[in-house]
Amino acid sequence: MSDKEKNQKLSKDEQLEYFRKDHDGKKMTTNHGVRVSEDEHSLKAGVRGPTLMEDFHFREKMTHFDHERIPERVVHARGYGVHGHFQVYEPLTDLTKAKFLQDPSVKTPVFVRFSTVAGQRGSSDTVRDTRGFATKFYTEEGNYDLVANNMPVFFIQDAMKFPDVVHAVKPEPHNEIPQATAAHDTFWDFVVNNTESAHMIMWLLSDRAIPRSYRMMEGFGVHTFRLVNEEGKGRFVKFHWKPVLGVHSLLWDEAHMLWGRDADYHRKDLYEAIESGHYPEFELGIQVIEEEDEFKFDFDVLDPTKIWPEEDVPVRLVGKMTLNKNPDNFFAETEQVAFHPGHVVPGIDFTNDPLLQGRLFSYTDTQLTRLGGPNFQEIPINRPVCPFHNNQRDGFNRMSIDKGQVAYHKNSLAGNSPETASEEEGGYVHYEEKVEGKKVRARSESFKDHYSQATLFWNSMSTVEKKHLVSAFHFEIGKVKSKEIQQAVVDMFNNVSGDLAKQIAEGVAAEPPAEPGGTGVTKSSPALSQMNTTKHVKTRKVAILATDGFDSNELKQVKEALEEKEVIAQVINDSLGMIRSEDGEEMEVDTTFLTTASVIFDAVYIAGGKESVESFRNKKDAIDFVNEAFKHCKTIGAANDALEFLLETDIKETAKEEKGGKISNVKGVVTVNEAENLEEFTEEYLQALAEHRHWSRQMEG
Ligand code: HDE
Repeated sequence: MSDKEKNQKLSKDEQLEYFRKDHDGKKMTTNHGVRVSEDEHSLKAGVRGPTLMEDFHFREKMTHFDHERIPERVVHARGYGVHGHFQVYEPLTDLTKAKFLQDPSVKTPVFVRFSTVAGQRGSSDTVRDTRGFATKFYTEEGNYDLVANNMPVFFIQDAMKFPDVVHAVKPEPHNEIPQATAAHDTFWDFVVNNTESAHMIMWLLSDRAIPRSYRMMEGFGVHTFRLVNEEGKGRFVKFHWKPVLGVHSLLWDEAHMLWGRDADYHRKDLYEAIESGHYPEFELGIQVIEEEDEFKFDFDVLDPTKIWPEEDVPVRLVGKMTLNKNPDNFFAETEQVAFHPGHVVPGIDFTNDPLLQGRLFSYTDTQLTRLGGPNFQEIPINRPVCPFHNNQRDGFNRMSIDKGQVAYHKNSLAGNSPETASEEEGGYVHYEEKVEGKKVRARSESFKDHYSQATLFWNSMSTVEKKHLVSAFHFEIGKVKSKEIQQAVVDMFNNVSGDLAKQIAEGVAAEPPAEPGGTGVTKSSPALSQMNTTKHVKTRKVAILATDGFDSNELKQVKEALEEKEVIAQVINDSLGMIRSEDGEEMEVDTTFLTTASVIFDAVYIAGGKESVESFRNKKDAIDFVNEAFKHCKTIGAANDALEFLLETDIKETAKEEKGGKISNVKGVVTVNEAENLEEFTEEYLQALAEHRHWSRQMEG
């Protein structure tokens, strides 16, 4: 079979095409196909008379509307899904028999849904929270779901406690306040009484919880799974997604402002990136531990509150996922997609992680209520691309018309079909792990260390990341009303680090720990710090402040240089329409001070041109815009007469005025004076932009 044929066989897109409905240019009908002659007035006895029951069009339209909502997900309610494909780099035959991990020419279709956890479906994208990163691979052997998060550990070690942690973080039940945040009493009461959460709390209060974009965060399968090869040999595995654009975050103040300025910030970012052909890419990574090494580590490989430090167990990059299509309909695809960590294919198996085992029950169970019965696998987005046959029948919303007299196994009337498949024929055979033990409600001693890896995380943070973590504690604990809980948080995190606990106490007027604590762990893991991530300018957003009288020669040079590197540059002014340059050239305004905000962008550039600069010098909106960008540590650029404008802003202390075309870059404020050619200047500006944020501004307050 050619590569094209292989991929056609797997095409999810073709399958979905069968279900897509285009209403353009069509006549309106009822759901039963009768053409509708009028759609604005209900049928009445006289224009001012009573409405008639016989109006079947009104009844149908209203009844459908009355039932348009389904229950939102109990967690991860707010999300956004997109289509794409995955390709393995080289056959992983030595590790697994999973077919989609064998042939580099095969593009396996995927649907990925990113989400927040705690907030309702209509909550804001940029809240402090874990992000879900769930991928459905439509493989030729059935669907494989990698239902991951953007943090590699979890709050609890046993699924029994999941309803508790979720009840604690959700809005408090008596008044349904607060929305989409852990910053309240019940959550922190849970934390101090369930100290296994310590490591996850470090992640939750780190910058990882406020990603710049879904395209710029890692994904982690969290649990230890098992890869099994043709010979039946099993190995422990952890799955990772590594974003090609690197791992980047917002600042807390920025994230907070975005809740109001643009609640759809992340979904819009993803949607727009795909629409404009900047397809997000993630590499799949695996960490593998041989079964014979199971007990060689200072953590239990089955404990979901532990990472395998990448320096000890390297991540091997084995393939790439490209996300290249937005859904046609949010509800049909994003809302109705049903993920399940128990959807595995031959070659991928489970371990005894007690958190994973509980998840294996929960995901189908929750769909029964959410999607209204046991036939949700027939919804187009959930269907496998390979055929599926069994003796299950009936139930709400059954779509298939299962032919024949027989719906049981074993049978002779239908020649015993559908028949089971042997292992050689691709039948799923569970890994033959030997298990024995007494029935107990207990947890292994090897799960008891709650603090060492929290210390490892703290040790691995850069100075600025530590600063962010401490202020996140101050914010979260500052919102807690109970003094006892505030104190208990300080005492609990003294077990992680005496230094951390002391700093937490300072911000909330709690007693610092009597004795400095800690775990004695001195090791750090550079892979945990976002300071060591890859840096790119691609798809970064730059706001260009320009108005009538701008210098067109200069602005064109800058715009072209940015766009050549796939930076998205938008011109901002007071109102939409055209602006005219000094020499009469016109340029279109993309957005206005009213409809956008500094927090939507990664950087600002102030256009030169005497008249343009002069109008912005007197404009509070423009000054605030730049001051906000400066506060949020963003790259700011100005050339020649635009430097005059900087004197009106908070940057005047930072911007250094060099003469004779010499470029200055002080903490990401990039300027040049008396320069004709801006080539070197734009290069410096792009380099500063790639830095993401200029943290040195924060370190000096
Ligand atoms: Fe989930 N989780 N979870 N979870 N989870 C759900 O399933 C659950 C856990 C994750 O975009 C629910 O369809 C239990 C870890 C993602 O549709 C529910 C436990 C990880 C999504 C559920 C966990 C996740 C969910 C709610 C502890 C990272 C969104 C709606 C034992 C590895 C998927 C739904 C999407 C959703 C249960 C813990 C990731 C209730 C019981 C750990 C990304 O079934």
